[in-house]
Amino acid sequence: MVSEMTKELRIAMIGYGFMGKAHSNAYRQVGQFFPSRFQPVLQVLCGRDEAKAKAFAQAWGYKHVVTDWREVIARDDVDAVDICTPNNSHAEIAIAAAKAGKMVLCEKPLSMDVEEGERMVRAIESAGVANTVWYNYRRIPAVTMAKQLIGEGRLGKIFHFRAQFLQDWTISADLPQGGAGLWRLDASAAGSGVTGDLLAHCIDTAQWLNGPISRVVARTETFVKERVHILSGKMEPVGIDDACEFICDFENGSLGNFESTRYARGHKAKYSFEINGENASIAWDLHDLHRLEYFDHRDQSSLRGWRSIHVTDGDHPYMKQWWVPGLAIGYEHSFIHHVADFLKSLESGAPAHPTFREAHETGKVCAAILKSAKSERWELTGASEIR
Ligand code: SOE
Repeated sequence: MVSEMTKELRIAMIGYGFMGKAHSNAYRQVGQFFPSRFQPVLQVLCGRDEAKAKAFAQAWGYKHVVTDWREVIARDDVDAVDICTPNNSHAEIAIAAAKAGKMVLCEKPLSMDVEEGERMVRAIESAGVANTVWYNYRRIPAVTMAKQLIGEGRLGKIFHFRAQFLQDWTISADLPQGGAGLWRLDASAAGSGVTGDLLAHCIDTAQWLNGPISRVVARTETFVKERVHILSGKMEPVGIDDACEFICDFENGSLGNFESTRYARGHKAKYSFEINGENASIAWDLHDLHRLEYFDHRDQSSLRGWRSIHVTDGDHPYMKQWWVPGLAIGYEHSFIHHVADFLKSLESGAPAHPTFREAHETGKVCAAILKSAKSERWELTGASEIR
């Protein structure tokens, strides 16, 4: 039963993979911890495989199931469309949803390339609908706290930003590409490899924390050149980047150094960054996500050292809404926080960050990286301020 003060936000989820689960969980939990006038309702689940879609819908409590995303757009009992499909379908769905006046929440990376990203931003902004892109790591409390510390000026002038996102799940040459499970290895579905899938996270965080990246020079490598394609059953060339390293300049004068690979044996999702400023440094690691490492040169010299802050106290970002101080939360909570902030933005009328426009700034950097890996030269990104 919905009270007069409460407004339903009827969600249509398109896709039922790993992200479909993470987002559904967030919609279900958010209201219990972050009270809002808006109450997400799991209205429609859309998936091409009807049996799987039905099973998912039943498990998570969706009211209706459809197998064609166009049906979702045509329905008048849907307020917001959540796009959790492979990257090559984001644009078509998002543009159609915006034109139909639906709010759009889109998985990262926003688009396959810059041209597509521009069309998406135009469509969303001319429709004037609420929108956001799921760069979830911003909302890990320790990462949000890094933003606060930088905002307070504690680091002073920033000299270095370095980040890594390391995995090891594609090392076997026997792993196929394509299909529902392995579309991330198929360039026609994913657009790129680690650049769009993993470095995009690092770039979103970096530009949010440290401002625009103005130019890049990169190299990429594809270690396994051919893989069997699940759909054709044939050996086909691999078009994605398995690994990518780039250095860059930030507009504020600091130097960036980034690396991502799916060939770092022993690392499953090792996303980490370190920022060095004139007065202080910050470091964070997803494998220990509730800790923020902080070094402040202004401390009394005999006591100076890296502090390992357990970001679980009531005065840490988002943590007041959770358990008691000292008790950690996890990965899934970053999605709950994203929904909580999205609902807050609906209440205030302010944009929900990152917006499509802001996520497109990340897309521009990714495009410049891929261009530089081919040209073997510095490339300008054209990226500007994001929030
Ligand atoms: C790939 O393995 C992946 O699942 C990415 O697609 C996600 O965006 C990242 O958060 C974790 O790794």
